[in-house]
Amino acid sequence: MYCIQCEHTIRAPKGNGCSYQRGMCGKTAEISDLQDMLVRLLQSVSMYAKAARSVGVVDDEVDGYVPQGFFATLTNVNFDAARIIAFSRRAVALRDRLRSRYLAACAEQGVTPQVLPLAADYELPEERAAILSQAGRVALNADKASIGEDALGLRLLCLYGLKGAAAYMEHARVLGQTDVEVYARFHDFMAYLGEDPGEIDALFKCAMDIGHLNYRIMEMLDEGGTKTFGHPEPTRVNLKAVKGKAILVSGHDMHDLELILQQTEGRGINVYTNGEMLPAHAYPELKKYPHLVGNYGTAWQNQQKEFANFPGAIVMTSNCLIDPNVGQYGDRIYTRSIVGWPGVQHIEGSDFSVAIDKALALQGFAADEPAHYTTTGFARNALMQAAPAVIDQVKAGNIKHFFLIGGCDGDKMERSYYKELAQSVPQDSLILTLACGKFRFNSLEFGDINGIPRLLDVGQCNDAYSAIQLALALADAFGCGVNELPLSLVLSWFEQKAIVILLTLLALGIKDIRVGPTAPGFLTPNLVGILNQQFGLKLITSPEQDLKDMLAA
Ligand code: FS2
Ligand code: SF4
Repeated sequence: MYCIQCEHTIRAPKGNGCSYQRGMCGKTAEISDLQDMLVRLLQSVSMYAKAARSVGVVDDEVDGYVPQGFFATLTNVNFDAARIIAFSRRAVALRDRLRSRYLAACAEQGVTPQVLPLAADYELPEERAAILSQAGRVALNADKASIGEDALGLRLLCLYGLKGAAAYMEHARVLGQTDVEVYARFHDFMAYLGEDPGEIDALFKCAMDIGHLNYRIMEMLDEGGTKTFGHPEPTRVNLKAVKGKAILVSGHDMHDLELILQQTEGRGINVYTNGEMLPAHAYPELKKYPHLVGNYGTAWQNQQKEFANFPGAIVMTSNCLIDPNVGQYGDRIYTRSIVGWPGVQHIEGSDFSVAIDKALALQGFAADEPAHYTTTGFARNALMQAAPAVIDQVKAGNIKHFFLIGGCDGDKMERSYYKELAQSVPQDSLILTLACGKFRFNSLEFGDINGIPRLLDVGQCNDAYSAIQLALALADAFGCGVNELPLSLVLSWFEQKAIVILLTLLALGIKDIRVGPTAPGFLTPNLVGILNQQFGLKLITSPEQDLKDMLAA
């Protein structure tokens, strides 16, 4: 086992990366090795997808499947060995079909087939034990001794960033957004990384190119969300329980939430969001359901306590899932799509009856709790509508600084930094926030500046796209570049979606971003130094020191 993809990873001096019998997230060595095998097979599919495009063969099923399968290997997504092997078998079947189509098209067009790397024809043994016996061969650090730590770290930056992009592609696909050009670029990167490249300059370029690709993917996702559910509107959301039967919907997939809302209509069940699903309350086509009553719980690392106390059914539509057996709610949590935990019931298709029946059988909340609200929904359209008023307030000297404080949450003590920072920024500052890191401070009162709320919850992690649009609009209004704005970005990272958003911001040329709580384990001190030199990327220090530096800049 070797995995170093998230912020939880086991670090030096104990070892660099989770590499023993179990990762910090609970992923076993077996699951980790099976996921490495899946990644290799998906790369082999992409090698054929790339070659096939050269003779005009595009397979939509392959294009949809490769990012989906890749998503299953993100942190806290799928821990179920049987499902991961099934993902691998499907990858092999799709690749073999594509290879036949490619060779047939070459023969028909009189083209000599390309000589692909040996990895393009990687085979999957029948037996699980035989698959696992190849773990050393497919390990992501297998060639570390020959290429060196910097090249490996950069390759992992690309691979993990591409995982994040794949997750967003899958979210976009679910909302009806696909783009053959995006799939073509994605296969290019998958195929390239499947050849285990080790050239530093080429890998740096690859990382920036993945960042650019992800900007387009976030645009697609924005389009998918707004076309399907309308533009988010600033909306107050109750964070407390309401008397009655209950279903909790977590993860990022708003299409699943809509299906659950439709299927629970008139059934006497209240629906709650959790974690990254909170911004769903702001979409007109979702907020119209009166039984979408509020948000229950906070960020993913608190779910074992919060889900244990939730007296209803729970549906996990995407990351982040952690061991449900700890809180003993494994019999009332359901997984969807790429998510999996052994023994937890998985819902395929669009019928949520099993979760609805479970919610009806459970007691639900016995009484209303006193309401307490947060406001969400300051996504692209709402921000653009507010932009003229914001610009006026800047010109009048009432708004002097913008902070983007957002990203993933986690359980490290150091993450209290983000709450302290949000609470200590000057009163003439606006704070934009997004993703699950906001639960550290989104229930606090920040007031307003002449009617403009000081805390603006932009949405999920992918809604970084909206925040970028506001920054571009402000830069345009003031006739300067984004880097000249009084704007400071302070990001918290945990998993691979955050990595690709960081790559996108760097690729767009945004400088002086602060990241924490720690540097990714796969980035060597040398690589962190290069990112600091080229982009001014910094690690967080203390709220006081960073605030002083940001305001001085
Ligand atoms: Fe938080 Fe987990 Fe959004 Fe991340 S709920 S760390 O997946 O992607 O953010
Ligand atoms: Fe370790 Fe994170 Fe990998 Fe889990 S996902 S094994 S915690 S690096």
